[in-house]
Amino acid sequence: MGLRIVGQIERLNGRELTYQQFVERYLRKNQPVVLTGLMDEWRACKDWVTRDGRPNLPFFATHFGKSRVQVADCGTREFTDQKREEMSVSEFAERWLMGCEPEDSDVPTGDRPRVPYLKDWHFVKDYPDYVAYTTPVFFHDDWLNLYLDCYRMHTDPEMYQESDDISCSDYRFVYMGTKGSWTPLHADVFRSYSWSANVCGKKQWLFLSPSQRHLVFDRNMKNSVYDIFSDVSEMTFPGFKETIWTECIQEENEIIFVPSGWYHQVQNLEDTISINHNWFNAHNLSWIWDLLSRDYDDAKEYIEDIRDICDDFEGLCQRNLAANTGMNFFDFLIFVTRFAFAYLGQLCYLLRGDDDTIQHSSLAVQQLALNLAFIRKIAMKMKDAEGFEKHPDILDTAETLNDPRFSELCIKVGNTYRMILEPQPWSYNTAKAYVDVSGDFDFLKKGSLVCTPGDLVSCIDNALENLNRKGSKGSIHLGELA
Ligand SMILES: O=C(O)CCC(=O)C(=O)O
Repeated sequence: MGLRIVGQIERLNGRELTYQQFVERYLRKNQPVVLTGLMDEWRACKDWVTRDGRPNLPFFATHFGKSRVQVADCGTREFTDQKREEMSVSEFAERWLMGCEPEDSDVPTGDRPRVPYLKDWHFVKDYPDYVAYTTPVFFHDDWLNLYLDCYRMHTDPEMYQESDDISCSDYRFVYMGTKGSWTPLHADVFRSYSWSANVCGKKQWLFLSPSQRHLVFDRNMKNSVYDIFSDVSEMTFPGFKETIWTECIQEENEIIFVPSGWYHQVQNLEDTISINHNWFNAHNLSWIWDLLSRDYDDAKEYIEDIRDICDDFEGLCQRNLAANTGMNFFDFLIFVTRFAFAYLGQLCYLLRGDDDTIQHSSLAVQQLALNLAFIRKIAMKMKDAEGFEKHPDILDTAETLNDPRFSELCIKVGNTYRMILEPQPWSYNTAKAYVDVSGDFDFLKKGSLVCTPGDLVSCIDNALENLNRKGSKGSIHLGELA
Protein backbone atom coordinates (compact mmCIF):
# COMPACT_ATOMS: atom_id res chain seq x y z
CA MET A 1 0.00 0.00 0.00
CA GLY A 2 1.34 3.44 -0.91
CA LEU A 3 1.74 6.32 1.51
CA ARG A 4 -1.16 8.69 2.07
CA ILE A 5 0.21 12.09 1.10
CA VAL A 6 -2.00 15.08 1.79
CA GLY A 7 -1.39 18.82 1.73
CA GLN A 8 1.54 20.97 0.84
CA ILE A 9 4.17 22.99 2.59
CA GLU A 10 3.89 26.74 2.22
CA ARG A 11 6.55 28.35 0.02
CA LEU A 12 7.35 32.04 0.10
CA ASN A 13 9.94 34.61 -0.69
CA GLY A 14 12.07 35.14 2.42
CA ARG A 15 12.85 38.71 1.37
CA GLU A 16 9.19 39.59 1.77
CA LEU A 17 8.92 38.14 5.27
CA THR A 18 9.83 39.97 8.48
CA TYR A 19 11.46 38.27 11.42
CA GLN A 20 8.38 38.84 13.58
CA GLN A 21 6.13 37.29 10.91
CA PHE A 22 8.37 34.24 10.76
CA VAL A 23 8.18 33.90 14.56
CA GLU A 24 4.40 34.24 14.64
CA ARG A 25 3.58 32.01 11.68
CA TYR A 26 6.20 29.26 11.87
CA LEU A 27 8.29 29.21 15.06
CA ARG A 28 5.43 29.67 17.49
CA LYS A 29 3.03 27.48 15.52
CA ASN A 30 5.75 24.89 14.87
CA GLN A 31 4.85 24.71 11.18
CA PRO A 32 7.21 23.91 8.28
CA VAL A 33 7.84 26.38 5.47
CA VAL A 34 10.06 26.70 2.39
CA LEU A 35 11.81 30.04 1.94
CA THR A 36 13.21 31.28 -1.35
CA GLY A 37 15.39 34.24 -2.29
CA LEU A 38 17.81 34.01 0.63
CA MET A 39 20.86 32.37 -0.93
CA ASP A 40 21.72 34.65 -3.84
CA GLU A 41 24.92 35.96 -2.29
CA TRP A 42 26.24 32.72 -0.87
CA ARG A 43 29.79 31.87 -1.83
CA ALA A 44 28.85 28.17 -1.61
CA CYS A 45 26.35 28.63 -4.45
CA LYS A 46 29.16 29.84 -6.69
CA ASP A 47 32.25 27.87 -5.63
CA TRP A 48 30.58 24.54 -4.96
CA VAL A 49 28.48 24.27 -8.11
CA THR A 50 29.59 23.72 -11.73
CA ARG A 51 28.19 25.78 -14.60
CA ASP A 52 25.66 23.06 -15.33
CA GLY A 53 24.39 23.13 -11.73
CA ARG A 54 26.09 19.98 -10.41
CA PRO A 55 28.31 19.53 -7.33
CA ASN A 56 31.84 20.71 -8.13
CA LEU A 57 33.70 17.73 -6.68
CA PRO A 58 37.16 18.75 -7.96
CA PHE A 59 36.74 22.05 -6.08
CA PHE A 60 36.05 20.15 -2.85
CA ALA A 61 38.97 17.79 -3.41
CA THR A 62 41.35 20.69 -4.08
CA HIS A 63 40.26 23.05 -1.31
CA PHE A 64 38.90 20.84 1.46
CA GLY A 65 40.27 17.43 0.43
CA LYS A 66 42.02 16.63 3.72
CA SER A 67 39.00 17.14 5.99
CA ARG A 68 37.87 13.97 7.74
CA VAL A 69 34.15 13.33 7.29
CA GLN A 70 31.44 10.76 8.03
CA VAL A 71 30.07 8.94 5.00
CA ALA A 72 26.91 6.86 5.28
CA ASP A 73 26.36 3.76 3.16
CA CYS A 74 22.72 4.29 2.18
CA GLY A 75 22.22 0.57 1.47
CA THR A 76 23.24 -0.71 4.91
CA ARG A 77 21.30 -0.23 8.11
CA GLU A 78 23.08 -0.07 11.46
CA PHE A 79 20.63 0.09 14.39
CA THR A 80 18.44 3.15 13.75
CA ASP A 81 20.80 4.79 11.25
CA GLN A 82 22.88 3.95 8.22
CA LYS A 83 26.33 2.39 8.58
CA ARG A 84 28.95 5.10 8.57
CA GLU A 85 32.61 5.20 7.71
CA GLU A 86 35.15 7.95 8.24
CA MET A 87 37.21 9.09 5.27
CA SER A 88 38.75 12.22 3.75
CA VAL A 89 36.75 14.50 1.47
CA SER A 90 39.13 13.51 -1.37
CA GLU A 91 38.37 9.84 -0.84
CA PHE A 92 34.66 10.62 -0.77
CA ALA A 93 34.88 12.60 -4.03
CA GLU A 94 36.77 9.71 -5.64
CA ARG A 95 34.16 7.22 -4.50
CA TRP A 96 31.36 9.47 -5.80
CA LEU A 97 33.07 9.88 -9.19
CA MET A 98 33.61 6.12 -9.49
CA GLY A 99 29.83 5.88 -9.35
CA CYS A 100 28.18 3.05 -7.50
CA GLU A 101 24.61 3.95 -8.16
CA PRO A 102 22.30 2.04 -10.49
CA GLU A 103 20.62 4.18 -13.14
CA ASP A 104 17.10 3.32 -12.01
CA SER A 105 17.35 4.47 -8.37
CA ASP A 106 14.81 7.20 -9.06
CA VAL A 107 11.83 5.38 -7.60
CA PRO A 108 12.23 4.10 -4.08
CA THR A 109 11.74 0.34 -4.07
CA GLY A 110 12.59 -0.79 -0.58
CA ASP A 111 15.92 -2.21 -1.70
CA ARG A 112 18.28 0.66 -1.37
CA PRO A 113 21.45 1.08 -3.45
CA ARG A 114 24.76 1.32 -1.60
CA VAL A 115 25.36 4.95 -2.48
CA PRO A 116 27.69 6.98 -0.27
CA TYR A 117 26.24 10.03 1.49
CA LEU A 118 28.51 12.54 3.23
CA LYS A 119 26.68 13.69 6.36
CA ASP A 120 27.14 15.96 9.34
CA TRP A 121 30.31 17.63 8.09
CA HIS A 122 31.20 20.40 10.59
CA PHE A 123 32.23 22.64 7.75
CA VAL A 124 32.19 25.97 9.63
CA LYS A 125 34.39 24.52 12.39
CA ASP A 126 36.78 23.12 9.78
CA TYR A 127 36.96 26.33 7.72
CA PRO A 128 36.00 29.29 9.91
CA ASP A 129 37.57 31.83 7.56
CA TYR A 130 35.94 30.55 4.38
CA VAL A 131 32.54 32.18 4.64
CA ALA A 132 30.47 29.75 2.58
CA TYR A 133 27.11 31.24 3.61
CA THR A 134 25.41 33.59 6.00
CA THR A 135 22.72 32.22 8.25
CA PRO A 136 19.40 33.89 7.36
CA VAL A 137 18.11 36.17 10.10
CA PHE A 138 15.11 33.88 10.75
CA PHE A 139 17.47 31.30 12.20
CA HIS A 140 19.75 33.60 14.19
CA ASP A 141 18.16 33.10 17.59
CA ASP A 142 20.06 29.85 17.90
CA TRP A 143 20.93 29.07 21.52
CA LEU A 144 22.41 25.68 20.69
CA ASN A 145 25.21 26.77 18.37
CA LEU A 146 25.79 30.02 20.21
CA TYR A 147 26.36 28.05 23.40
CA LEU A 148 28.58 25.45 21.77
CA ASP A 149 30.79 28.23 20.41
CA CYS A 150 31.60 29.04 24.07
CA TYR A 151 31.05 25.87 26.11
CA ARG A 152 30.74 22.11 25.78
CA MET A 153 27.28 20.70 26.33
CA HIS A 154 28.49 17.82 28.48
CA THR A 155 31.77 17.14 30.21
CA ASP A 156 32.27 13.94 32.05
CA PRO A 157 35.49 13.83 34.04
CA GLU A 158 35.27 10.04 34.12
CA MET A 159 35.07 9.71 30.38
CA TYR A 160 37.94 10.13 27.99
CA GLN A 161 37.41 13.23 25.90
CA GLU A 162 39.68 14.56 23.21
CA SER A 163 40.22 18.26 23.72
CA ASP A 164 39.66 18.95 20.04
CA ASP A 165 36.78 16.53 19.70
CA ILE A 166 34.71 18.01 16.91
CA SER A 167 31.84 15.55 16.89
CA CYS A 168 29.63 17.55 19.26
CA SER A 169 31.26 20.90 18.74
CA ASP A 170 28.37 22.44 16.83
CA TYR A 171 25.28 21.59 14.83
CA ARG A 172 26.14 23.33 11.56
CA PHE A 173 26.54 20.78 8.80
CA VAL A 174 27.16 20.19 5.13
CA TYR A 175 25.58 17.17 3.40
CA MET A 176 26.63 15.86 -0.05
CA GLY A 177 25.04 12.92 -1.80
CA THR A 178 24.30 11.48 -5.21
CA LYS A 179 20.84 10.99 -6.59
CA GLY A 180 19.27 8.15 -4.58
CA SER A 181 21.10 8.88 -1.33
CA TRP A 182 18.69 9.29 1.56
CA THR A 183 18.15 9.78 5.28
CA PRO A 184 15.93 7.38 7.25
CA LEU A 185 12.84 8.47 9.16
CA HIS A 186 13.69 10.46 12.30
CA ALA A 187 12.90 13.52 14.38
CA ASP A 188 15.84 15.82 14.95
CA VAL A 189 18.42 15.66 17.72
CA PHE A 190 17.15 17.10 21.07
CA ARG A 191 13.86 17.70 19.16
CA SER A 192 15.49 20.86 17.87
CA TYR A 193 14.34 22.87 14.88
CA SER A 194 16.43 22.53 11.75
CA TRP A 195 16.83 24.43 8.54
CA SER A 196 18.28 22.94 5.39
CA ALA A 197 19.38 24.84 2.27
CA ASN A 198 19.92 23.24 -1.14
CA VAL A 199 23.11 24.67 -2.65
CA CYS A 200 22.42 22.48 -5.67
CA GLY A 201 20.20 19.52 -6.46
CA LYS A 202 16.72 18.51 -5.35
CA LYS A 203 15.34 16.76 -2.26
CA GLN A 204 12.11 14.99 -1.51
CA TRP A 205 10.93 15.46 2.09
CA LEU A 206 8.12 13.50 3.68
CA PHE A 207 6.84 14.94 6.94
CA LEU A 208 4.69 13.51 9.69
CA SER A 209 3.21 15.98 12.17
CA PRO A 210 4.03 15.42 15.88
CA SER A 211 0.42 14.51 16.65
CA GLN A 212 0.94 11.32 14.59
CA ARG A 213 4.27 10.37 16.16
CA HIS A 214 2.83 7.33 17.96
CA LEU A 215 1.78 5.81 14.62
CA VAL A 216 5.35 5.14 13.46
CA PHE A 217 6.31 3.32 16.67
CA ASP A 218 6.00 -0.31 17.65
CA ARG A 219 3.57 -1.46 20.35
CA ASN A 220 6.06 -0.66 23.13
CA MET A 221 6.80 2.81 21.75
CA LYS A 222 10.49 1.79 21.63
CA ASN A 223 11.41 1.46 17.94
CA SER A 224 10.21 3.54 15.03
CA VAL A 225 9.93 2.76 11.32
CA TYR A 226 13.28 3.03 9.52
CA ASP A 227 12.28 3.42 5.87
CA ILE A 228 8.72 4.50 5.06
CA PHE A 229 9.13 3.28 1.45
CA SER A 230 9.97 -0.27 2.51
CA ASP A 231 7.47 -2.97 3.21
CA VAL A 232 6.64 -1.84 6.76
CA SER A 233 5.43 -4.76 8.88
CA GLU A 234 1.87 -4.30 10.09
CA MET A 235 2.53 -6.73 12.93
CA THR A 236 5.39 -4.61 14.28
CA PHE A 237 4.02 -1.15 13.42
CA PRO A 238 0.23 -1.48 13.57
CA GLY A 239 -0.38 2.28 13.42
CA PHE A 240 1.69 2.93 10.30
CA LYS A 241 -1.20 2.41 7.87
CA GLU A 242 -3.01 5.33 9.52
CA THR A 243 -0.25 7.85 8.90
CA ILE A 244 -0.84 10.90 6.72
CA TRP A 245 2.22 12.54 5.20
CA THR A 246 3.04 15.94 3.79
CA GLU A 247 5.43 15.97 0.87
CA CYS A 248 7.77 18.73 -0.18
CA ILE A 249 10.05 18.79 -3.20
CA GLN A 250 12.83 21.20 -2.33
CA GLU A 251 14.62 22.74 -5.29
CA GLU A 252 18.04 24.35 -5.60
CA ASN A 253 18.40 27.64 -3.64
CA GLU A 254 15.44 26.86 -1.41
CA ILE A 255 15.61 26.63 2.37
CA ILE A 256 13.26 24.42 4.32
CA PHE A 257 12.40 25.06 7.95
CA VAL A 258 11.79 21.82 9.86
CA PRO A 259 9.85 22.37 13.09
CA SER A 260 10.41 20.51 16.37
CA GLY A 261 9.30 16.92 16.66
CA TRP A 262 8.15 16.49 13.05
CA TYR A 263 9.32 13.08 11.83
CA HIS A 264 10.79 13.24 8.35
CA GLN A 265 12.45 11.06 5.74
CA VAL A 266 14.58 12.69 3.05
CA GLN A 267 15.75 11.51 -0.35
CA ASN A 268 18.05 13.22 -2.85
CA LEU A 269 16.30 13.22 -6.24
CA GLU A 270 19.43 14.63 -7.89
CA ASP A 271 23.08 14.96 -6.91
CA THR A 272 22.72 17.38 -4.02
CA ILE A 273 24.73 19.56 -1.65
CA SER A 274 22.92 21.03 1.32
CA ILE A 275 23.76 23.06 4.38
CA ASN A 276 21.79 22.50 7.54
CA HIS A 277 21.73 23.61 11.15
CA ASN A 278 19.95 22.26 14.19
CA TRP A 279 18.91 24.90 16.71
CA PHE A 280 16.62 25.82 19.52
CA ASN A 281 15.50 28.87 21.43
CA ALA A 282 12.72 30.04 23.74
CA HIS A 283 9.96 28.85 21.39
CA ASN A 284 10.91 25.18 21.37
CA LEU A 285 12.74 24.90 24.71
CA SER A 286 9.89 22.83 26.14
CA TRP A 287 10.42 20.23 23.39
CA ILE A 288 14.00 19.75 24.55
CA TRP A 289 12.99 19.32 28.18
CA ASP A 290 10.15 16.93 27.30
CA LEU A 291 12.53 14.75 25.31
CA LEU A 292 15.10 14.75 28.12
CA SER A 293 12.56 13.77 30.71
CA ARG A 294 11.19 10.97 28.46
CA ASP A 295 14.71 9.71 27.74
CA TYR A 296 15.50 9.87 31.47
CA ASP A 297 12.52 7.63 32.22
CA ASP A 298 13.75 5.18 29.57
CA ALA A 299 17.31 5.27 30.92
CA LYS A 300 16.01 4.57 34.42
CA GLU A 301 13.70 1.78 33.32
CA TYR A 302 16.54 0.14 31.41
CA ILE A 303 18.68 -0.34 34.54
CA GLU A 304 15.89 -0.66 37.13
CA ASP A 305 16.87 -4.24 37.95
CA ILE A 306 20.34 -3.21 39.16
CA ARG A 307 19.07 -0.34 41.34
CA ASP A 308 19.63 -2.26 44.61
CA ILE A 309 23.23 -3.15 43.82
CA CYS A 310 24.12 0.25 42.46
CA ASP A 311 26.04 2.75 44.68
CA ASP A 312 24.90 5.74 42.69
CA PHE A 313 21.84 4.72 40.70
CA GLU A 314 20.81 8.30 39.95
CA GLY A 315 24.32 9.21 38.78
CA LEU A 316 24.32 6.21 36.45
CA CYS A 317 20.94 7.21 35.00
CA GLN A 318 22.28 10.70 34.29
CA ARG A 319 25.49 9.34 32.74
CA ASN A 320 23.49 7.04 30.48
CA LEU A 321 21.16 9.88 29.57
CA ALA A 322 24.12 12.04 28.54
CA ALA A 323 25.62 9.17 26.52
CA ASN A 324 22.37 8.45 24.67
CA THR A 325 20.79 11.87 24.29
CA GLY A 326 23.85 14.15 24.26
CA MET A 327 23.09 15.93 27.53
CA ASN A 328 21.62 15.14 30.93
CA PHE A 329 19.41 17.04 33.38
CA PHE A 330 22.34 18.95 34.89
CA ASP A 331 23.79 19.93 31.52
CA PHE A 332 20.40 21.34 30.59
CA LEU A 333 20.03 23.17 33.89
CA ILE A 334 23.48 24.74 33.49
CA PHE A 335 22.65 25.60 29.87
CA VAL A 336 19.43 27.46 30.71
CA THR A 337 20.98 29.08 33.78
CA ARG A 338 23.83 30.59 31.78
CA PHE A 339 21.35 31.95 29.25
CA ALA A 340 19.15 33.31 32.04
CA PHE A 341 22.15 35.16 33.50
CA ALA A 342 23.11 36.53 30.11
CA TYR A 343 19.55 37.77 29.45
CA LEU A 344 19.29 39.28 32.93
CA GLY A 345 22.56 41.06 32.29
CA GLN A 346 21.35 42.50 29.00
CA LEU A 347 18.06 43.56 30.57
CA CYS A 348 19.89 45.20 33.41
CA TYR A 349 21.99 47.14 30.95
CA LEU A 350 18.99 48.28 28.93
CA LEU A 351 16.88 49.27 31.90
CA ARG A 352 19.56 51.05 33.85
CA GLY A 353 21.62 52.49 31.01
CA ASP A 354 22.59 56.17 31.19
CA ASP A 355 21.82 56.70 27.55
CA ASP A 356 18.33 56.57 26.17
CA THR A 357 18.55 53.11 24.65
CA ILE A 358 15.41 51.92 26.37
CA GLN A 359 13.26 54.38 24.46
CA HIS A 360 14.53 52.82 21.27
CA SER A 361 14.68 49.26 22.34
CA SER A 362 11.36 48.13 23.65
CA LEU A 363 11.46 45.21 21.21
CA ALA A 364 14.80 44.16 22.69
CA VAL A 365 13.42 44.36 26.21
CA GLN A 366 10.37 42.34 25.18
CA GLN A 367 12.53 39.69 23.53
CA LEU A 368 14.82 39.33 26.56
CA ALA A 369 11.86 39.21 28.95
CA LEU A 370 10.19 36.59 26.76
CA ASN A 371 13.34 34.46 26.82
CA LEU A 372 13.45 34.69 30.61
CA ALA A 373 9.77 33.86 30.87
CA PHE A 374 10.25 30.67 28.83
CA ILE A 375 13.34 29.68 30.81
CA ARG A 376 11.46 30.24 34.06
CA LYS A 377 8.52 28.20 32.80
CA ILE A 378 10.81 25.28 31.91
CA ALA A 379 12.59 25.57 35.28
CA MET A 380 9.18 25.31 36.98
CA LYS A 381 8.49 22.13 34.99
CA MET A 382 11.94 20.79 35.86
CA LYS A 383 11.26 21.39 39.55
CA ASP A 384 8.72 18.59 39.46
CA ALA A 385 11.09 16.08 37.91
CA GLU A 386 12.71 13.25 39.78
CA GLY A 387 16.47 13.08 39.43
CA PHE A 388 17.30 16.62 40.53
CA GLU A 389 18.50 15.69 43.99
CA LYS A 390 20.90 18.32 45.29
CA HIS A 391 24.19 18.12 43.52
CA PRO A 392 27.35 19.27 45.33
CA ASP A 393 28.28 22.16 43.06
CA ILE A 394 26.32 22.77 39.96
CA LEU A 395 26.88 26.32 38.94
CA ASP A 396 28.74 28.86 41.01
CA THR A 397 27.46 32.32 40.18
CA ALA A 398 30.71 34.14 40.95
CA GLU A 399 32.73 31.66 38.95
CA THR A 400 30.35 31.99 36.02
CA LEU A 401 30.51 35.77 35.97
CA ASN A 402 34.30 35.76 36.02
CA ASP A 403 34.60 33.16 33.28
CA PRO A 404 35.72 34.63 29.93
CA ARG A 405 33.44 32.11 28.20
CA PHE A 406 30.47 33.75 29.89
CA SER A 407 31.44 37.21 28.69
CA GLU A 408 31.80 35.73 25.19
CA LEU A 409 28.30 34.27 25.50
CA CYS A 410 26.91 37.65 26.63
CA ILE A 411 28.52 39.42 23.70
CA LYS A 412 27.21 36.86 21.22
CA VAL A 413 23.72 37.08 22.75
CA GLY A 414 23.80 40.87 22.45
CA ASN A 415 24.98 40.73 18.85
CA THR A 416 22.31 38.19 17.97
CA TYR A 417 19.43 40.34 19.15
CA ARG A 418 20.90 43.46 17.68
CA MET A 419 20.89 41.76 14.27
CA ILE A 420 17.45 40.21 14.67
CA LEU A 421 15.79 43.37 15.86
CA GLU A 422 17.31 45.68 13.29
CA PRO A 423 16.31 47.78 11.43
CA GLN A 424 14.67 49.16 14.56
CA PRO A 425 17.15 51.88 15.44
CA TRP A 426 18.71 51.32 18.81
CA SER A 427 22.19 51.96 19.97
CA TYR A 428 23.29 48.87 21.73
CA ASN A 429 26.91 48.32 22.47
CA THR A 430 27.21 44.67 23.42
CA ALA A 431 30.78 44.86 24.68
CA LYS A 432 29.81 47.81 26.86
CA ALA A 433 26.70 45.99 27.97
CA TYR A 434 28.72 43.17 29.39
CA VAL A 435 31.26 45.39 31.10
CA ASP A 436 28.56 47.59 32.62
CA VAL A 437 26.59 44.69 33.85
CA SER A 438 29.41 42.58 35.15
CA GLY A 439 30.12 45.27 37.72
CA ASP A 440 26.47 45.28 38.57
CA PHE A 441 25.64 41.62 38.81
CA ASP A 442 25.08 41.92 42.55
CA PHE A 443 21.51 40.87 42.00
CA LEU A 444 22.82 37.38 41.27
CA LYS A 445 24.22 37.25 44.80
CA LYS A 446 27.85 36.62 44.05
CA GLY A 447 29.07 33.40 45.52
CA SER A 448 25.72 31.62 45.47
CA LEU A 449 25.13 28.31 43.76
CA VAL A 450 22.42 27.19 41.39
CA CYS A 451 21.96 23.54 42.29
CA THR A 452 18.35 22.89 41.37
CA PRO A 453 15.70 24.27 39.01
CA GLY A 454 14.14 25.89 42.09
CA ASP A 455 17.37 27.87 42.66
CA LEU A 456 17.18 29.12 39.10
CA VAL A 457 13.56 30.25 39.53
CA SER A 458 14.50 32.13 42.72
CA CYS A 459 17.48 33.68 40.99
CA ILE A 460 15.33 35.00 38.13
CA ASP A 461 12.63 36.25 40.51
CA ASN A 462 15.11 37.98 42.84
CA ALA A 463 16.98 39.54 39.97
CA LEU A 464 13.82 40.94 38.39
CA GLU A 465 12.51 42.21 41.69
CA ASN A 466 15.80 43.96 42.26
CA LEU A 467 15.86 45.33 38.74
CA ASN A 468 12.29 46.60 38.95
CA ARG A 469 12.98 48.27 42.27
CA LYS A 470 16.05 50.10 41.04
CA GLY A 471 15.17 50.54 37.39
CA SER A 472 14.04 53.95 36.32
CA LYS A 473 12.96 53.04 32.82
CA GLY A 474 10.09 50.64 33.27
CA SER A 475 9.57 47.31 34.95
CA ILE A 476 9.48 43.74 33.74
CA HIS A 477 6.75 41.21 34.49
CA LEU A 478 7.10 37.74 33.05
CA GLY A 479 3.54 36.72 33.93
CA GLU A 480 1.77 36.27 30.59
CA LEU A 481 4.76 36.09 28.30
CA ALA A 482 5.36 32.33 28.09
O1 LIG B 1 19.15 16.10 3.90
C1 LIG B 1 19.10 15.04 4.49
O2 LIG B 1 19.41 13.97 3.99
C2 LIG B 1 18.60 14.99 5.92
C3 LIG B 1 18.46 16.32 6.56
C4 LIG B 1 17.64 16.27 7.80
O3 LIG B 1 17.08 15.30 8.19
C5 LIG B 1 17.46 17.49 8.59
O4 LIG B 1 17.99 18.56 8.23
O5 LIG B 1 16.81 17.41 9.63
